[in-house]
Amino acid sequence: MNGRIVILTGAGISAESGLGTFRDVDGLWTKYDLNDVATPEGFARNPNLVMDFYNARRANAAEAEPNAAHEALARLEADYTGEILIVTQNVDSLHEAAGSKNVLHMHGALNSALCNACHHRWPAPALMASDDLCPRCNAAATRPDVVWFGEIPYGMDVIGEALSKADLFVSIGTSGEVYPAANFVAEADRYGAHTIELNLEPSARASRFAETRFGPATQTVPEWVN
Ligand code: BV8
Repeated sequence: MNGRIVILTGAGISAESGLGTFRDVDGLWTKYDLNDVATPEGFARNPNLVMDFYNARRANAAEAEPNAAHEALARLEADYTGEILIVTQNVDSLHEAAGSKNVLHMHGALNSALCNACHHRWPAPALMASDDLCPRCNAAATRPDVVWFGEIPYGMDVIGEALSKADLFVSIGTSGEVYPAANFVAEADRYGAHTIELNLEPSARASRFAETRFGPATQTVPEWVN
């Protein structure tokens, strides 16, 4: 394997670490209305509900361990230093815990807090409250540092640049239901990259991939990496 590789990951890569996905049978969006907990409007309506939602996920994530799929990607990066970019939609830190270094959290991260007033970021406490004071401007305007629906994902310029130079685009554990991430395969393909989907089952974008392999990530990812 050679050349530049862009790897997109979603909740499915962390499923076998015990973290919930969103759209599977018992997924998060079957328990919560995403409009209440993953939009700025929902946060404005009921900040405590949103803080409870993210505090619970942060507690879950703190107990989770990286699995064989995260570890295989960390090995790949060690073998191809400088050639791998992981773009994750996940807000957990399991890629970093497995040893991956070049990780871009396009939907933000549970371990980061953001000030709605001055946009300062700081490491999130285990339990975050919306009236926590910003360490920089002292405003009581704290929010989770995650990208909600209707907000612009982080790093879109870096991602666009990486897709334009990619020789290989691999999508792991995502339903392909959320944009702009769901469009990365078409962008990579347009630039001539080979495209592979590794997922438990065909995603909404499966037909757009040159190659698809189905099964649990702890099997398909190490098989692909080795
Ligand atoms: C934006 C917050 C403008 C963090 C999340 C109409 C058409 C098209 C688009 C839109 C539209 N109306 C609105 C939009 C835009 C909207 C959107 O896409 N809506 C969808 C619902 C239609 N998108 C946005 O608003 C985005 N912003 O567009 O801004 C813009 C864009 C670019 C440039 C300038 C301006 C913002 C989207 C981010 C929203 N935030 N979450 C958090 O709480 O975590 S989204 C949420 O879904 C998560 O972030 C998650 O990462 C994301 C994707 O979910 P998946 O990771 O794919 O998880 P899912 O459960 O869906 O699937 C799991 C998969 O794993 C399944 O396929 C399953 O089979 C598989 N699996 C399960 N177990 C395993 C497995 N695979 C392998 N092994 C296993 N063991």
